[in-house]
Amino acid sequence: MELHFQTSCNWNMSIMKVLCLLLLHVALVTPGTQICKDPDENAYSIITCGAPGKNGLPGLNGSNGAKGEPGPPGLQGIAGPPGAKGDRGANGEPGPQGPKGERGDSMGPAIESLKLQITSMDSRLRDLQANFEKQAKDIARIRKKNYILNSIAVTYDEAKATCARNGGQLAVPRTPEENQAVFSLRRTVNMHTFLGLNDLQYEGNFRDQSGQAITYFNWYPGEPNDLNNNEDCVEMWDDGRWNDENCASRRFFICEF
Ligand SMILES: [Ca+2]
Ligand SMILES: [Ca+2]
Repeated sequence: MELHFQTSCNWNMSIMKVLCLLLLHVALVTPGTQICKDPDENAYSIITCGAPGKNGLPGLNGSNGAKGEPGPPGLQGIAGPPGAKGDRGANGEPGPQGPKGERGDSMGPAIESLKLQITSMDSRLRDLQANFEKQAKDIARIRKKNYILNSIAVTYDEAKATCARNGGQLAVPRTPEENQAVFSLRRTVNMHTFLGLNDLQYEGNFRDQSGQAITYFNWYPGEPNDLNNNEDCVEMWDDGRWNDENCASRRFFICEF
């Protein structure tokens, strides 16, 4: 708590001024007080000083000051890295119609015709290839066939069994080349030789020993005549041509392996 005491004197003389101050000092100034002179009035004040007061609360913020003048232009900055790619823009309006094109050529039908020809040629090529492969197999089969002449006169059944017993069969020439190969043995002996054909199952329909049809024949003119209705086996004569013969006749025979 702070107390203020003030007294005043009307000072007309210096001595009186000093005395007055002295009296005031003795009479009124006590510990905790001090004498102060009011600069505006010709008087002194006696102030009793109490304990120091506590700091007050912070004052409110003042209002914004006036806007300052613009500063000088700054230094030019360094160019930064390129920015990310922007989104694709919307499609534009369709452009004007272009001029009419030139008339096309007439190659379309020609190309189709060529395609058909190529297809036909491809089919023929496949046929030729298949035919070539078949002939190659025939040639390989001829080269692989081995023929053996048996100079023992036996019946057809005995000849057939002898060939089978040795891992082969009675020879069946299926091409002129094979017939020539068999004939090259036949002509070395003076005896007709049995071949591996017969019409035992169907008269006049000669097949091989397994019943398979045959496409190559080399009959002697007038044969097969099935003489006396009893000729169902086949033999090779001395010129390489064939004759139907009685199966019970005894002949040399040729096996193929
Ligand atoms: Ca017959
Ligand atoms: Ca005959």
